[in-house]
Amino acid sequence: MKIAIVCYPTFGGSGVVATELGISLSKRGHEIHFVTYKQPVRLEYLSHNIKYHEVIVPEYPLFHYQPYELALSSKLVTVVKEHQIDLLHVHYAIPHAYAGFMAQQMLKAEGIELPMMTTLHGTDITLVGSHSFYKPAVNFSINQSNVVTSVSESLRQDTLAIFDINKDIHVVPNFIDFENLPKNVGDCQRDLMAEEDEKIITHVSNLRPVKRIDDMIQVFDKIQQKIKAKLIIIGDGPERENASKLAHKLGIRDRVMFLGKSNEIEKILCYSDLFLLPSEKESFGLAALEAMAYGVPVISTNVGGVPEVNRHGESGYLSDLGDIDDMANNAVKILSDPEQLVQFKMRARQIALEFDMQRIVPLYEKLYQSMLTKNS
Ligand code: GMT
Repeated sequence: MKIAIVCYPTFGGSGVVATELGISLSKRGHEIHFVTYKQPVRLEYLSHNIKYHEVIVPEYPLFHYQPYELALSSKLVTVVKEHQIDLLHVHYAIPHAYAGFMAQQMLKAEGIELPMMTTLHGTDITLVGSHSFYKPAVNFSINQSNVVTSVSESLRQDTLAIFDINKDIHVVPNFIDFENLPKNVGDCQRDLMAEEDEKIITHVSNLRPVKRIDDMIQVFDKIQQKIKAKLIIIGDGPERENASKLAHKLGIRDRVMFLGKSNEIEKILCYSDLFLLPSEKESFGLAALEAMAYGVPVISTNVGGVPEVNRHGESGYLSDLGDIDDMANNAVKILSDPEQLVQFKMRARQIALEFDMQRIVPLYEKLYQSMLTKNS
């Protein structure tokens, strides 16, 4: 199949999933065309069956806001015609489903059918999309999509509760490419980061308010009062400054490392003992799944789709939002008992294997096939 994928090319989870999906589909013989404003960060190479088409939005002084949706839908029409694309898969409803719908309509006027799948990722539904500024357009474009998927059952339920949806939403969970995980975890350079008797606790996100970074610093503060530990934060975003100030105020700034954005998360996860995810909302929690794939237990909130990934008492523990004491107690429970830590690490990896790319990507392929059959 020839598939056009639209996504955010940045470090956010939806862009990562879209990119990994495209790469995997290309390895399975499909021709993939990424259409977005920048080459996706995880797309390190292009090949004969992975192409990238840049959406350019020229600055024009009359426009206060540059019309990205217009440029994207025009680019889609061009790419679809030039490369005889079979179907369009947009990740994150805003504004991609809307632009995709416009492209479909323009192509239809020329007698070309382009079925569209929309994958809902989370904040496009629970935070941004539900805002009255966008809601009618988001509701409309979800309903106009030929197939709609969500990354968790929880997000499916939220979408049905928030919007007026008149079609099925298929749950296709996010995944991990186990085949390409660096095999030799023994190469981990743990000693560069921490002392032998020190536990390494990790967090990866775009440090937005929804990730509750302050809660995380407080949880870590409580942990390090009982266990010698270091907190490594990967990613960058608006909460970084506040988090740094809070760590300073609590007198633990020297135990908290901010490493910024990274494409080599695995180098840190491979020697991490625990992963913290105290988010306020999380439709899935891809970062937690990535940690579990490296055998890192997760201490998280029980919000959204996180319980579908992190299993209480098995791969880690779940706490109510904002329950800093409970998260800290659970972390100490795991970290202070070496035998238990090993058990949790093993179980975390086992559960992550349920989300192996080899099991999940065929689910998308099956849905693509159904879209083409319906269209023929
Ligand atoms: O929340 C983020 O970090 C980014 C955001 C995105 O769309 O890039 O993540 C959402 O999609 C991810 C991939 O499906 C999910 O793993 C995240 O849970 C989800 N974030 C939220 O729901 C807050």
